[in-house]
Amino acid sequence: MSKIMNAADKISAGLDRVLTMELVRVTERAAVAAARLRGRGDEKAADQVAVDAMRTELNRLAIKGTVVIGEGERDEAPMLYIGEEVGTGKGPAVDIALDPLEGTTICAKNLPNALAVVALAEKGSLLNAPDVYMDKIAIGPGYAADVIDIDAPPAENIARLAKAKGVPVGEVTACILDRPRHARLIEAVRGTGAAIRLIGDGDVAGVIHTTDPEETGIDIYMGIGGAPEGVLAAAALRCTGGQMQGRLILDTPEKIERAARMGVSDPNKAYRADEMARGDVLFAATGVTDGNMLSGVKFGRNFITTHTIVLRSSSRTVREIKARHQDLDKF
Ligand code: VTB
Ligand code: MG
Ligand code: MG
Repeated sequence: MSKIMNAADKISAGLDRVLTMELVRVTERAAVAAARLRGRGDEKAADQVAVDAMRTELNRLAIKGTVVIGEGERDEAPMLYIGEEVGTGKGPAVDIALDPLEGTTICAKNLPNALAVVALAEKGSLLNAPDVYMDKIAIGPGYAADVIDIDAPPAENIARLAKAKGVPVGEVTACILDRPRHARLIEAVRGTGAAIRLIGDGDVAGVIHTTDPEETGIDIYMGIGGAPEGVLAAAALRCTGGQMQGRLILDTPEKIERAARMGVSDPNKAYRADEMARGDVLFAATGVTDGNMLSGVKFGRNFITTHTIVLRSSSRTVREIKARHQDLDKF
């Protein structure tokens, strides 16, 4: 009996794996809601319906969840704010990081790679990052631990990655957010001969794309984006096996204090993915608009089609789920 129990314990180490599948519904529903407002030029409206939809579905889960990465502080975000309790309350205590519409501008313009995203981890396992910027660097799985270093010059990181991959530098592609603050970074990377995919928004997708370079064409993500998006990306990489380093940009006394109140004692710390998302982590993302890895929501005459990736760190399983939703009234 005890032998059987031990084997069963091993299989179910960490979070209940049933939750992996449950998360799919959460991002599917948010994605469908947002997709109805694709290309309408209204970021706020698309975001609002995604938040509503995600919250409805999250509250059906048998969890005692706390939003730790959410839509912002309670005062400015009426729903899915940091600290909000979600779920039925009858189930395991878990931390939740979410972004019901990652890439609101992408969705409003109907450009590639807008996602609905959620991550779930054991209570106390996710970095409580304030909504500030984070400097990030990430590569996919299969490389030695010392290939990237957030403190090394960009050209050095690119050169080391090319060497580790066994290709000329000219065959490396970096993904960088198209922002004036990245002018020097872009120049330094181009100076090596590497290619850059400049993205308008959506660095959670940018980081995840490094985990499958053959499919996405992206080898490395570099640059400064949102800290909440950094924690979400780290949660995904914990499951797929890539590497990431992130440093909060706490450039004013007010930000340092805000971070300290959230438990950040060293404002200069560079966090690895497994320090931003510890223990057993589940992650789901559904495509809102068509992207490099996920198709966007398709509205057919008889059903709605969604495409979701769902990940679990303890097993490193990567599942892609294409779903046909026939119960159109629900959406
Ligand atoms: C990035 C991007 C997001 O915010 O994190 C970005 O991935 C950073 O902020 O999709 P700025 O726009 O101020 O540069 C988003 O664009 C929006 O959340
Ligand atoms: Mg958001
Ligand atoms: Mg976002």
